Amino acid sequence: MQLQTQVSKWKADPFSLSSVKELPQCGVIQYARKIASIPARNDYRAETFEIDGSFYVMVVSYNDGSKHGIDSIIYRFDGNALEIYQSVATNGARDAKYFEINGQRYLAIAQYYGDRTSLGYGVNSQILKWRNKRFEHIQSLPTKGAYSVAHFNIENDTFIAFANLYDNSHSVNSHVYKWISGQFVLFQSIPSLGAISIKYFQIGNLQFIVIAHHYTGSTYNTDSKIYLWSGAQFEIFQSISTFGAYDVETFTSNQFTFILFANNYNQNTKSNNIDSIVYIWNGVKFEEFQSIASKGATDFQAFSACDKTYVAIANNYDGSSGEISSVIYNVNGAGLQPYQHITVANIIRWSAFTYGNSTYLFAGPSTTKISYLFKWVG
Ligand SMILES: [Ca+2]
Repeated sequence: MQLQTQVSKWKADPFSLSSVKELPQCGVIQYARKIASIPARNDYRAETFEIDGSFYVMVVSYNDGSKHGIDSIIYRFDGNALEIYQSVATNGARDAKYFEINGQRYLAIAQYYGDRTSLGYGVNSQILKWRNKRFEHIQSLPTKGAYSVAHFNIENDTFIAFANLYDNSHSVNSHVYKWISGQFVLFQSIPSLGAISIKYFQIGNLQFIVIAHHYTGSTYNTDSKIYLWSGAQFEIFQSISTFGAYDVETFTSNQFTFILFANNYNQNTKSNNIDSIVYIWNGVKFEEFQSIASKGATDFQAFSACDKTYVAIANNYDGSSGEISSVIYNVNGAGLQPYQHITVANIIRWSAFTYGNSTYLFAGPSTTKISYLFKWVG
């Protein structure tokens, strides 16, 4: 079938899981691949990994509209189709990270809410290990409404860190775990307020984590925090004023390091129409670089395609509707410039990955129970 015919067919049937959406172009039309076998559920993001020559896409799903205790699905991906490979029992899963330690393969899954176990927000998060061509549960870690997990190495040590959002209070610690003798052991507790996103990054020899703080329990207008590794632990480095921050993203372009906070809600103006802010490392600290007009922003995702750097922002809600566009920006000397609008409603998270020479974007909307996989064609 001619691509243009496919485009027309898919456009005419936007709820067939195979809607064509427009993406920035490197010269030819962009199109979305059909996600053939994805079940109707609310997906959050996609984590990808390659094992023994096979490429896998794990779709992290947090509920099916009525319960959080559902499976997240690992698909095998060949560049054209997603084939169900393994179902993983999860509880309100919000994030997953794949990593390797000494040649062994693991997944850390951040779990937000457990109605399988009646533990609610106190549900454990979990560590899985690849054995006999499957991921198996090997460890539970006590988290509190965990929303995000980061993995990083410092010298020869492996760490993971969870952003904990809520358990009867938004004032809950977030936790850094260190891998010791075959398991993760609590390494450091970090006071946080509705922690919703955590990232690790390096600038030269400096090692940072940054935690987006979403809500204090009484206001969305609160500081998010950047922490610097002291050689022994993470210590507070800089506070950034944020507004219902929903995500923090970092990327490097042209040797400059940027931090982006997706702001979701301004308590003072009671509005979702609040700019999201890009910060740049000035050699001493992070300073404000650019304001990005956004509407109930929930995510930034940086990625490369066609040898250029792009950033996708998820605009989730404008205060009355989620039927709004999300935007892909290209990054150049002038900063982030709008490049293309993506007309999928209520996107809550973007995930980007590379398979072969192609870049793919996964969009998980927060309401429609349809996720989209875009392929960047150029
Ligand atoms: Ca992100």
